[in-house]
Amino acid sequence: MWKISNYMLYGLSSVACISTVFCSCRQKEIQQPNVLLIVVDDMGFSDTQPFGGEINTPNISRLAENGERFTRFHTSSLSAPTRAMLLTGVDNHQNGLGVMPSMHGVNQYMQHGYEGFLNDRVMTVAEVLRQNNYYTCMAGKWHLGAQEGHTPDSRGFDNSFAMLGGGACHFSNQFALSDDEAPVTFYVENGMRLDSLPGNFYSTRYYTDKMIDYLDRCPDGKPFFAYLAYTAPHDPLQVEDEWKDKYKGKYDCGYDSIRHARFDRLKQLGIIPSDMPYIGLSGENPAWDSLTDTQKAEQARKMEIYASMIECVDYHIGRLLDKLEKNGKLDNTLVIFMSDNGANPKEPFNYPGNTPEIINNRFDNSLANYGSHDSFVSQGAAWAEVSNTPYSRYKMTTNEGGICTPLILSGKRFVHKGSLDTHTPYCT
Ligand SMILES: [Ca+2]
Repeated sequence: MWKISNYMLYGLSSVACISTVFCSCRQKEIQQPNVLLIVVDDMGFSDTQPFGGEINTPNISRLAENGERFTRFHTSSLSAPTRAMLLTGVDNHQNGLGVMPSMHGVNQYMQHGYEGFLNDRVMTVAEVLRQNNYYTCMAGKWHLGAQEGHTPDSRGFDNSFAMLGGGACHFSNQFALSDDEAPVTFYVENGMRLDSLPGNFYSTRYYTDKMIDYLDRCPDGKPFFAYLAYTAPHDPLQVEDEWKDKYKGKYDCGYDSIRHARFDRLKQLGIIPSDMPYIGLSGENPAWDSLTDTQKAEQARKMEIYASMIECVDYHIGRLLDKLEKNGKLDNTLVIFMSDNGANPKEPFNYPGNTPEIINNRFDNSLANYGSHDSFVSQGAAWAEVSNTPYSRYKMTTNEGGICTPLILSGKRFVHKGSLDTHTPYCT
């Protein structure tokens, strides 16, 4: 049986601590478990069904049914600091991501703990596990250093395919979130920079394919540590055509109706107390009823695309789980599923270096084109706060909406199948 102790989860260091425990297991001649760590990007607390969401996520539900959900799990309010803590088990002010790489103050530049990449005073969980007989691989977003010596191949991963920046187009045209971000937004495979992506590239599908390929290369007799870091549902909100209309009309009812429904389901699931008074939106954003019909149509369509991106992630997680099951490896795999921070309130023009004019000139953001490869639309603050129900506010804030994210630990040998931990304040 696997037992997850408080210590093992302290400081988001679950994976590092698990490795320690699992390595000690070897001494007791217990089989070393595989570890599959799945991180999604900017997904809110209650988007998935096991956390009260209306978005269809049967495979994430499958993980919850075979494991434990943690409802007081906390992260940083931003991507890179969370990922740095997750992979090293130490505070981001020690491991080099004391601040997001592009946000240094003049007194922070190149100071210890603020290098903007994982420094040489920490080890990653991949480095630790590789020293302990594990095969290690990753696919997806890195965001922990783009220069030679700081990419995944240099930080413990035997095989890796990584987007090095904080976000980018989900299709092969690769545009960055802004010109400021562009210098670090490129892709590497095992340290080699890629000049282009396959024409049929779509992030979620392609990262999953890469992970399946890498896991096929796991040597016989070795356990694996696999880090699958999806860039969905981070903006730009984009999804392949066959996914675009899965939620058509679902969000025409507006912000408050969806938040109310989530609030009720969170009570039914026992995630919040049954007698908890309803907490509405913070009031910082225009009320649904104040919007024009055109604005309502635009807002609803953005949430439709966002929801489709999450169901798409779930579908591809299912493909990966099925593959592991078919190969007889799932029974010995601990699966960890989490989001790196709360849902994102930014609009495209909020990224440093962008303006509304730049966005209008570069992208086709007509309503009919939302979600396409040449569009750049975002969820927006009001829907982001709905995604973070029952909490207030969003990513980039230290309100619970920015830092309280879903976490599931799952596996056949897990002792707490289908249970909820609503009491333990695990935090970064
Ligand atoms: Ca993020």
